[in-house]
Amino acid sequence: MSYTIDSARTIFPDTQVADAVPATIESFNQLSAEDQLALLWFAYTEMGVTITPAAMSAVNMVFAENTLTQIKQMPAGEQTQVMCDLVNHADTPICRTYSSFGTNVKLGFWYQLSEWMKQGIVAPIPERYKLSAKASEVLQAIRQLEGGQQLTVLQEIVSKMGYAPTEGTPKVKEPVVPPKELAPRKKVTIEGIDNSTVLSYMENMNAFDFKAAVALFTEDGALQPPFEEPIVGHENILAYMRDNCYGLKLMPERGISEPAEGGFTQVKVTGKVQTPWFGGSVVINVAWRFLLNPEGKIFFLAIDVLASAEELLNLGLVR
Ligand code: 45D
Repeated sequence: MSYTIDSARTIFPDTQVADAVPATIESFNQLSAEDQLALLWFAYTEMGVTITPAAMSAVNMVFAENTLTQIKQMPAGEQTQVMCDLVNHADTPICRTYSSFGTNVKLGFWYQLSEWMKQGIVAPIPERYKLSAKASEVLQAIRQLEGGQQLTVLQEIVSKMGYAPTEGTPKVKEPVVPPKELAPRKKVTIEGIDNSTVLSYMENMNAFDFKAAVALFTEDGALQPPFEEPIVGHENILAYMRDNCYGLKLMPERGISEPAEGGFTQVKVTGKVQTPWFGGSVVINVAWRFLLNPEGKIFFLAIDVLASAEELLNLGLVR
């Protein structure tokens, strides 16, 4: 038997992922636009983590500049309307433009708005806005998540705002912005792992050398980000990495490697990831589940956000 992407997805089935993340988003989506906006604002400001302004310099904000200027010049009521439209997935020119942004531009867009809201340039969320009972419950659920999971909720919600008419609409391809500084190449060590493909994957990702990272995959190989469908093929994986991975710091800690069917090898590594947005102040506990073909190429790689820090030790050995 040989593997398909679908069968590969089930390797290391004991991995406990943070199901609270999609569950929270699901209940969030049931709320009114005003509630959603206010709740997000409260969650974001309450988290008390501050975005490293330096992170913005790595984001190519030119794509959002026109839209941001347009919003800045609107009367307060219209500004609030635009924000509600984004949350509502309304079909407006601004919502369509927003949908064409890459993830980091979307985050940068909201970061800019949040700064302007603090400075009184953009209409703020009324301090005394009273959340509905349902919305208060969702906020409470967010408060109970680990920091890394809270960030994941925010990122997922922000990345799905706006209006994207049909699934298949091509995204505006962002011209590749070479990073300002190439990260120095550092040797990675992972307790229990000496597989050279896995080690070099981590090293290339940390050096933002996505071409080299993608070259480790088979032509038909796939990358499955947390809570998403697998992305298949070199070109798609490379585009995804350029859009999402500049500035990420992968900190794998330990792993296990086992033979799988047909001469394949399965490797599970657990560790932490830092996002450039928050520097060292928040870590996300993750697992990498690799399926390598007999030639040592990556046929499948899933990244999961783990349910808890205890899961860092769950490598399927002694339970
Ligand atoms: O007024 O090996 C609101 C892959 C609305 C690749 C707002 C990976 C109201 C392969 C929106 C609240 C990527 C899969 C304002 C590894 C309002 C690989 C503003 C994993 C103003 C390891 C809100 C990487 C703002 C991972 C400004 C797991 C919110 C990366 C900003 C995870 C939120 C990264 C930000 C995460 C959230 C980043 C900046 C979770 C960033 C989250």
